[in-house]
Amino acid sequence: MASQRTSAIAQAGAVSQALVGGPLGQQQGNRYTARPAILSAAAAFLGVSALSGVAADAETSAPVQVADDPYARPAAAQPLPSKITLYQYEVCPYCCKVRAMLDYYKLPYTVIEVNPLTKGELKWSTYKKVPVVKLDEEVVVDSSAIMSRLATDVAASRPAPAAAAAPAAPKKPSGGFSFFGSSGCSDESAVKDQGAANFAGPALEEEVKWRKWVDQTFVKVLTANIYRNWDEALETFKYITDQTSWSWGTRELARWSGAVIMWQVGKKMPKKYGIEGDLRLALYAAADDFVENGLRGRTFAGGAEPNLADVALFGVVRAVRQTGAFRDLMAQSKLAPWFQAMEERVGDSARVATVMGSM
Ligand SMILES: N[C@@H](CCC(=O)N[C@@H](CS)C(=O)NCC(=O)O)C(=O)O
Repeated sequence: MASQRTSAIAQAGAVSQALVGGPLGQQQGNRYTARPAILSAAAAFLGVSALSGVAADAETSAPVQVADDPYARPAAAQPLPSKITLYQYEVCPYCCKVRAMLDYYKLPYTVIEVNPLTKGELKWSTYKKVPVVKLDEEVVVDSSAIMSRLATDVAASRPAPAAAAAPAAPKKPSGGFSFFGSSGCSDESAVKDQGAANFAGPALEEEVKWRKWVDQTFVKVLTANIYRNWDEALETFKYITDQTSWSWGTRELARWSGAVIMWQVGKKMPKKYGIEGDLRLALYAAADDFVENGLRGRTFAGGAEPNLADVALFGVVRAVRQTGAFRDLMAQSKLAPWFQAMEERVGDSARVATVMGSM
């Protein structure tokens, strides 16, 4: 009983780490080594994201290459795979980006739900984070690298959509909470979006800038919001644990312990992520920044058709749609029309099957 409890709490910790997306593994060059699952779970439980590295069972796992620049489109396209397998956590924002991409491009995929504690489903790999995809037998890791790769392959194998209306000149991102880091905004004017097949130059730079903003800014401000206080931490964990196939007891234990853990971790997030003032206002400001400077009066950041920044942001926002943060975001920010338009474009899920990891 005691060990079952410990396990459920550790699972809650691992799941909460999944949502935070903290780095529990170690990247060495473009090779990735992972820590033993129990250490990851314990670290997650403690809310620690920087324990010293412990070498994984690398001799029994296939080394996995991590892209040097996950936002760069590969120079050459590959034929579209006949089978796509996504190793994921249902609630991980990075996995949600990849699912949004597969849904948008109508690429049928099978989901393997990874056990966040043991990561047994990834024992064949040295890279222990999710998402991981198998494109037929080829392994690609990192949500952004997966999206860059598939966008290139889709563009090469499907006709490009009709050219979109030329957008207005990009504006500099607004000030306040640091949204962009060092990736500046190009002031090029009138970029014609001709779909992914002809995506190059300023339009691509603009897309990459907003893709980075999704990963480096929006995910953080959104995560801080879904754990903003006790009620929201509990609501979030109710939703997270409802996605699992765990037994009633395990689920309840994980729900309550996860909520407690993330309520505490959540208190530290604003400082950790450099978010000043009211968290909800920071969330609305982030969303409005995207609407004003990313959309610039257009339906999508990509113009008349979504680009990878739209798809990435959509995946991350859709992941929290059961939460108060989502409801407030739709009611109080300018994002709702874009979200509805994205929902229509993305349409039904292309998921064909889900295999639940062992618990
Ligand atoms: N840059 C990666 C981040 C992936 C990531 O941090 N995944 C988290 C789940 S949201 C994870 O697997 N954490 C577990 C661990 O680090 O061991 C991506 O975009 O795919």
